[in-house]
Amino acid sequence: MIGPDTAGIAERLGVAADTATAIGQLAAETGLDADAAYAVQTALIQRRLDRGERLVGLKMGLTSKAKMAQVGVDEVIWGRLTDTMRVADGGSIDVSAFIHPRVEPEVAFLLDRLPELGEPVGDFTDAVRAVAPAIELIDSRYANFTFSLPDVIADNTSAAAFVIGPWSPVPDGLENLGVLLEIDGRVAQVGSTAAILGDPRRALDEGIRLAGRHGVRLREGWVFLAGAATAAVPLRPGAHVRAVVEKLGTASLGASA
Ligand code: OOG
Ligand code: MG
Repeated sequence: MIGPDTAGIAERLGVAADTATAIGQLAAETGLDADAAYAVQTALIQRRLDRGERLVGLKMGLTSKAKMAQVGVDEVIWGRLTDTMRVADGGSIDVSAFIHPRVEPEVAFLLDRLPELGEPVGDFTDAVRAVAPAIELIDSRYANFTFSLPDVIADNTSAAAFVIGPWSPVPDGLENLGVLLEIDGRVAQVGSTAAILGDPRRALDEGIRLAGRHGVRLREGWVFLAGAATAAVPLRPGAHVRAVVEKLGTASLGASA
């Protein structure tokens, strides 16, 4: 049997991102299942590496019920982050480079100890060197931000840009810190780090396990985004966004027209 056209699907998703032009869903039409979709994601990322981008981390998706409910997909997923997706804390992005950008508040980790390839699933809680408030900008390449599980996996879990705030040592009570997403000084979303699989460190263990299944592991200096604690909010031109995590501080992002 001939499988899905991995390279062709990756190209369609890559062009959609490069030109900020939405496309229709493609998993059903091309017979993609979740495993085949991760192969498309690999090809999509390779396309970025081929033009000089560097991998700088991994991200989790749909680790909170709020996110699962917002997009109607109820499985935890993971994707890759490259250097050109990173925006300096307090920096700004041009919204016209995206299709229908949304922002969401996250928690980022830096690790001291890295998982070995094939290492049995462990608890990486003690390996966390530092934690930071973060903003993820997601931008599904699918029209109306509507997709199935394999669609969103293939699309690198809607990853588009991210901001990491100041790093701190792990504070007490990391499993239940208040989280706010503010747009132009007004609270747009309220949540807790508890929404992220009960403890964002659980998202780390889960990410290491899930990515490891595909032969992908965290590397020295990479960041890890644990997934949004609340639903995402559309990013309008001119908006100023802050993600505030209790005890960790703030990450901020501006949107130019
Ligand atoms: C999928 C990506 C989800 C998160 O933090 O849950 C994600 C999407 O919502 O388009 O990044
Ligand atoms: Mg996210």
